[in-house]
Amino acid sequence: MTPGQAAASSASRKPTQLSGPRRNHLARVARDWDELLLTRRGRSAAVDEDGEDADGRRRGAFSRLRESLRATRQALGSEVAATFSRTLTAHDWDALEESLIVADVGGPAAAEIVSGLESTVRRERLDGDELRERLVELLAAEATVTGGAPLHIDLRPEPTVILMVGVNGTGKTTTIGKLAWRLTHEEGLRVLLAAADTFRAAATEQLERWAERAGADIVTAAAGSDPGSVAFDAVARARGEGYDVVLVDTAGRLHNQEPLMAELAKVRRVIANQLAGAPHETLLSLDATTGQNGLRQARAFADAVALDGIVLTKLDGSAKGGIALAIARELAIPVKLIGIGEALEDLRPFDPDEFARALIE
Ligand SMILES: Nc1nc2c(ncn2[C@@H]2O[C@H](COP(=O)(O)OP(=O)(O)O)[C@@H](O)[C@H]2O)c(=O)[nH]1
Ligand SMILES: [Mg+2]
Repeated sequence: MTPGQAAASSASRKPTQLSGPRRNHLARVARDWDELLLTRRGRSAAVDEDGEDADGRRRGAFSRLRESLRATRQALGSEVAATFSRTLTAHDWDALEESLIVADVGGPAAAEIVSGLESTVRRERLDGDELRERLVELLAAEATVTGGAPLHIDLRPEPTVILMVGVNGTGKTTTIGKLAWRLTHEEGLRVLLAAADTFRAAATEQLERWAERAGADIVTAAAGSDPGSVAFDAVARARGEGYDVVLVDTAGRLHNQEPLMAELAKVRRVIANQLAGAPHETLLSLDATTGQNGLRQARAFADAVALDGIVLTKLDGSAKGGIALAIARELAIPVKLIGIGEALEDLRPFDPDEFARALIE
């Protein structure tokens, strides 16, 4: 069902709700760590004991996300406000579609959102606030089209192996550090890092610093050694010593894409040979400030290794944010995590609804 149809079929109901598969998607979406991470223990103890604190942190992170997306919100929000305050013309719809494209949403997703809104307006008389609310729903739904891929990260396998891939500089190592911290400090898990970016010695040193900050252990090898064997050793050690999670860092030199993709495929194979079913989760890190270029990168990686999720980093920078919707729409791979800074706690589950509100409200 297209959002247009979804909006149309929900047109008789108020408050507005999305119907059918879209709505189910929305209902299954992970909004917090508790929902994102499937652990053997069930709900995160840290969040349970510490509910108020977690709420406070959540609000804090949301206002930071809003702050980060301020430029986009100002542009998009004023377009929306102007559009929704008068009788709508074809020109208004074009202008709205244009401003969504400028916000990195991408042509296909922008067209679908606008036509969804247009068909709603044809069936219902909505005031400006109701229209804005409907737009938020359409944006959130668009960010949640994932072709049925699981939206959580399953940490129940012992050990769970998570492979991080992506172009250099997009935030793989930083994300691993933040995730390791989350898993050790907030989830009480034993985490082992694998420094399989053996291309530069500095890469291993960087990961060692994160391991220290996060309270995780690490497996390293000399620069230039085989990334596959580092991953293999790490998984073997995790099995032998009872670690809960292995986070595998990799290299991402884009200037020789073919050997890189072959190398990643080999790392995957080696991990699978050591532990059936692993890697359990392959995450691609994408720099949100690269906009539609990021989408091209993601496609190249998706062709080479099966991706389970995207980590959209640097949303605190000059990112316009709409890329989250373009990714969902064009790759059908769920955005699972977002990076909103360089500190340990600056990694958050992706909440499409919150994200859509940060974009326009
Ligand atoms: N502002 C900001 N910077 C980030 C974020 N994630 C990573 N970085 C920075 O981006 C740069 C590259 O990150 P790194 O993890 O080394 O990327 P890698 O080459 O993919 O491993 C570093 O300077 C990080 O501090 C983020 O969410 N926000
Ligand atoms: Mg790195």
